[in-house]
Parts: sequence; structure tokens; C-alpha cells
Amino acid sequence: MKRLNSQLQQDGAPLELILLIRTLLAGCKEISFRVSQGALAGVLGSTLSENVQGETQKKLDVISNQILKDTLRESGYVKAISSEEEENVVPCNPEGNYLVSFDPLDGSSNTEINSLIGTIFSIAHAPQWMKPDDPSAFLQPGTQMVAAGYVLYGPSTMLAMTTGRGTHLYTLDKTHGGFLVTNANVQIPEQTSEFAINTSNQRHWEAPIQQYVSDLIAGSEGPRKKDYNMRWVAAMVGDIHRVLCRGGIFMYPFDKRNPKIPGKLRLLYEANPMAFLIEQAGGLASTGEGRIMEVMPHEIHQRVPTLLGSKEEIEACLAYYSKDKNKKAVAS
Ligand code: FBP
Repeated sequence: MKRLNSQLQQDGAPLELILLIRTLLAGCKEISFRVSQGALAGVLGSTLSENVQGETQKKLDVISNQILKDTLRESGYVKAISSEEEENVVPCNPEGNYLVSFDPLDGSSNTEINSLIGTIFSIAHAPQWMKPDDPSAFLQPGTQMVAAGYVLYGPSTMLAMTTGRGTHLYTLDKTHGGFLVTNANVQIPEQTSEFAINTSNQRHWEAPIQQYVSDLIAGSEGPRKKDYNMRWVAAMVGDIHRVLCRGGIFMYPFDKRNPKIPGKLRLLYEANPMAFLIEQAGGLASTGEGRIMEVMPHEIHQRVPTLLGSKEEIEACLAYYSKDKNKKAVAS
């Protein structure tokens, strides 16, 4: 099986980017080990502190964040970091050529139940003009990413990654500690009969998603004339991995609970990296209003409505949005 290095070289990734990716993955391997120790190492449970999102931090959130910060800062390749667990950007090497954004432990509410969790990351060029503590340098649209991926800590530790030349899946071979390509150039099936959304939020959704999901649930007796199945891992990294492996549609749409916050998932280190992976695998990634990777960020912890997955199913979902828009236009 092909090793990570040769796949990245084959995809034309510059040497410094390959070295940065290997450094980041060395941190993820350490996280994989710490996660696997669980209660044996007393790393389960919550801390008494909250992160900038107002979420109670899990011990493993803090441990994973520290591992990645230390690993990336020591590398010398990175000018600055933005992390879900850090209120402000973390300045690193003023001569660094890259910016790294990450969610150190996505789905951390799953740590206690030994379920799927992961690290999500995106990499972009660091503008020459920026000072290492300047958050405005991170406010680049997702189309500027040069690499993105996630490491999934599950029965096996897996990596999904793209540098813009296709999405590949890798499995960590713990005998020698290297990631081997186990599924090159993933292609997401254009059609699917599997959807993922937290239906307990249904009453807060906008009309298009309300109608779209109830038509999915109506199955073959409804307008979609096909039965659909539902899955929800409550860890984006797990739900997106399933979509990459067998297709599907993943949704965390806008909901009316707090109209100022247009969604739950964060643009820089959740929605954008997943959108890059999905698009490079032939899927679509939308906010409902437009392409996720074309959203111009205005702050590092910004949230966006997120619809990702199989091409034809996303198009079917977006048709509900445009139908609603036309109805409103006619009514006004
Ligand atoms: P974090 O765990 O990194 O905060 O991520 C948010 C997240 O857990 C996603 O991974 C997941 O898709 C979603 O929230 C689950 O939300 P909910 O708890 O509302 O089902």
C-alpha cells in the first residue's frame, strides 16, 4: 500500500507542506494514543472551564489542543493557529509560511461513551504582510485552502485528506506508525437514501428544511417516491466519514433559536475543511444560499449553515430553498 508521503508527492504537494502535514499528523497520532487510554489514564470527563463557544471543555479537548499547539509551534512552518479551543489566534513563527485552523477534538461529547471523535484541520498560506497575532489573515474564503482533512479516532485510526488533487482515505498502521492509502480518489455516489440531521431541532428549522426532511421521512409514500434511512453520530467527523465511504447527506442547517448565529458548525475548522474533502470527492457543500467555500469569513469562530454530501441529493435539497424563495418573491 502507498504511504502518505508518496501520495502527497504524486499530488504535487510542495515539500514544506508535506513536512507540515506530517508534523500535524504526528500530533494526531499522540492524540489517538491518549484517546485510546480513556479511563485508564483518567483523561475522560470534563474540566471546570468553558471555551470561547460557551461549551464546557472536556479534559481531552484541552489535552488535544495543547498537543497540536506545541507540535505546530515547534515545527517552524506555521505563522499562526486558530483553534476551536482558543479565543484568539495563537502566534507562532513570524517566518512561518502557513496558517493552520483546527478543531482538536470534534464530537468530544462522545468521549464518555467511547464513540467516534476526531481532529479536523485546514491549512492555508500565511500572507507575508501579517503579524503572527493578526486574526484578519485567517479571514480568507475556503477556496484559499491548500490542504484539509480529519483524523478519525475509531476502531482504527483513519485519515481523510485532500491537497486539491482528489480526496484519499488512509489507515494508521500502528505496527510502524505510518498512514497508508486504503482508498485513493474517493468518489461519493451522486444518489443516496441516507440522511443525517439532529431531528430534535426540527421545530426550529426554516420552512425549506422542514419540508425537505418530512418528505425524506415520508419515503416511498411521499413525493420522493423512495425510502430513506437516518443516521446521526453526533460527531461531524463520524457522519462525514460515512458520507465519504458510502454517500449520504449531512445537514446542520440554520435554525431560528438565535437568528444572529446562522448555524452550529464553525466555518474555518469544521465546515470549510469538510467542504473541501466532499467537493474533491465529487459531492456538494452548501450553506443553502451558496457554496460554503465561497463564504467570506468575518471572524475566526464564525458559524455557518451546513449541507454536505451526495451531489443529486444536495441539489434536491437546494430545490426546496429556491422553491421557497420564489414563493416569497411572488407573495411580496
Ligand atoms: P464539537 O464537538 O467540536 O463542539 O462539534 C460540534 C458537534 O459535536 C459536531 O461534531 C456534531 O455534528 C454536532 O456538534 C452535534 O450536534 P448536536 O449535539 O446538536 O447533535
